[in-house]
Amino acid sequence: MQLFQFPFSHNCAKVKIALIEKGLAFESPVVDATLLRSPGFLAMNPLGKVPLLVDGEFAIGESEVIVEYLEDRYPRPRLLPVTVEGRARSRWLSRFHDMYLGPQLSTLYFALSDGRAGKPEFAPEVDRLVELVAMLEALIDPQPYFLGKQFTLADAPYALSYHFVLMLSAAHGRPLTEVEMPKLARWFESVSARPSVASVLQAAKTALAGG
Ligand SMILES: N[C@@H](CCC(=O)N[C@@H](CS)C(=O)NCC(=O)O)C(=O)O
Repeated sequence: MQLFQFPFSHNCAKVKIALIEKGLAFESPVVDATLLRSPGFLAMNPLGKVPLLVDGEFAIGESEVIVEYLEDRYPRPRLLPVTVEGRARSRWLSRFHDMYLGPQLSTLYFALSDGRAGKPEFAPEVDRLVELVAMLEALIDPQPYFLGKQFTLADAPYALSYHFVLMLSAAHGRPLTEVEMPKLARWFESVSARPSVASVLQAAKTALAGG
């Protein structure tokens, strides 16, 4: 299996964590802008985006679709709850990440790279991050994972994003700590102890540091 990915992308981190949790071996080809625009890659994913999973003859994009494919194709160990309500809640948390929190983190990340961090006109974007984190705190009740004792797909997207919340809120002058997000901080203690999450976080931090 091949996973085309960037090490510091939260969308890609989610898929890597799911692959590792399921004990699936995969290769990560080196990806750069040239590869993403190459005819061979665009034939597999016309959007020219990662993550993209290639499993034998089958290529599939979009991080959430990829992890659901993995769950269907390789059901053990299970990463979605058994109950209909649990599965719906897992997908709700994943959607909250992919549609709201993740894009907001990307906006703040690109602003930091462009030197717009701390500019007054950018403050509403930082306010929005603070608001989204407060909403997430209201949504979750970690026991120790988001949906209870079992790690699920609901936890996977947030592992690297939590690191970005800490890093980007500080870089934009509104540091969020365990005071504002006690439930998330407690959850992160448990989730970051998992080998899947620890290795993906380490690779992301190394890449962010330019390593
Ligand atoms: N909704 C997509 C987002 C994919 C996405 O935006 N990927 C970014 C990296 S996080 C990318 O490939 N960017 C390169 C580009 O657009 O050129 C998913 O969840 O997979």
